[in-house]
Amino acid sequence: MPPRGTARTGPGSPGGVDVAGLRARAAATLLRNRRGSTTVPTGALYPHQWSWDSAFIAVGLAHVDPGRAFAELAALHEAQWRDGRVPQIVFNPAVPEDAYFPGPASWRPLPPHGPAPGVSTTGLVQPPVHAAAVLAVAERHPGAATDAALRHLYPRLARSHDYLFERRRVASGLVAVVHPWETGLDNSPAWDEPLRAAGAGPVEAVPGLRRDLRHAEAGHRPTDQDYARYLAVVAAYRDRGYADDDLTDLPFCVVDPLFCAVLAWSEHALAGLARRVGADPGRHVERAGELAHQVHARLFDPALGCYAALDARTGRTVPRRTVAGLVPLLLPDLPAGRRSALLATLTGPAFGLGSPGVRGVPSYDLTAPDADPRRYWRGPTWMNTNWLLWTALRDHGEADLARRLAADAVDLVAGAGFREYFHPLTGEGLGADDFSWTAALLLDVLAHGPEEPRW
Ligand code: 9WN
Repeated sequence: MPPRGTARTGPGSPGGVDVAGLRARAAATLLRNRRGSTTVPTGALYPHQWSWDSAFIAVGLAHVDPGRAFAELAALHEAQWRDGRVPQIVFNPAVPEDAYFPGPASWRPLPPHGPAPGVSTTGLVQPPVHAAAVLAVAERHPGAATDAALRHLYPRLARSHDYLFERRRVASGLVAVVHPWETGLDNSPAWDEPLRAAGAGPVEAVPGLRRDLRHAEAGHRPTDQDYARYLAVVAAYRDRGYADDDLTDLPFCVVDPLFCAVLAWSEHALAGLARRVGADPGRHVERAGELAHQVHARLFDPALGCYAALDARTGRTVPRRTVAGLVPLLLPDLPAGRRSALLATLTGPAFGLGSPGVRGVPSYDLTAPDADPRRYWRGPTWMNTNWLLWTALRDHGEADLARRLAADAVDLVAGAGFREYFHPLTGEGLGADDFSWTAALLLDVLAHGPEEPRW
């Protein structure tokens, strides 16, 4: 049965698109972006290794080269800090300092609890999708090589989760992030308020520093004002040696529903990995359950019909309806009525899944007066958040909606290429081209559905 709403691409599977051709182009993109055992998000704009990108990339590599999928994440964990954190960016020493801003020098000095000597990273983290990615690769490729990879990766993944649970807890029992870059949804409208309160460095200095605008249109990117604030927040954390005591003294400290839900979901995956390597899954199951309980109890906002961020400095909810607020749909045991509330929001006017004319799930409420469908995380549709929701829908048996989301993903890429993000109403490709996670996650979507649904 063809997925609903795919008339624009005509008959066939899926939607008359050349699936074999798309697969080949996706694999070629991942090959082009390969740098030794790691993969850059895209050649010019992001010339280093990014943490959550590598996890999504591994999910896609499972379909072309599982050994490379594990190697990608093993390489990332070589830069793991002594305190367990897995850094947001691992800088490639062969790339010049000024190829990306803020480059290695902006993050130094790295503290004694940082990475091994000679390894250059930022001091931030990103959403911990890695354990879930490793489990997905392992499930697809059982065997001795996978067992060996899991024995190597499991303790490292567990340490990275220990860091988050032990060092990033705020009083409520939830897990906090200390920079918008840690959320992965950098200029989400949810961070406007907390960032404004955080203060900013001199905005006049910013245009001379930025490198991103050499490779992407200014109207698709964060503003100079955003960057002035990002830099002030980096400086505050760096100047205290990336110490995690008294987190709420930092200028920015928020609880993000996507970050917390992904951590609880990945913690369940860690339990699955523990079973495979003969370790105790019990503590992971317990920790996942406790965090999920907090997310459900503290972050759901009935007025928004989705989860909302919490400013840990003020204790106030941030009343913005963003795609991050839908991601807790990933969690297995939703409180009564929660699933239907989330599905209503997902398919309602704010996100429009299944409505004619809406492509995928936008990053921000389409009906909000400040929605900006071309600007980064303030409206465009992104493949990674769509993949998380697609996974959630399949896990909850929402086959029709999952098919629709898969069909939209295929249509967007077939129409505009492996772009970084897409206009949710026109399908126009935005940001960088040749984007690795778009290619990788499309490979995963094509492997499961809509023509081969898992359910
Ligand atoms: C800062 C690499 C990263 C993604 C983030 C995305 C963007 C970086 C930037 O690119 O952020 O981390 O320089 O804009 O927001 O999610 O991991 O693809």
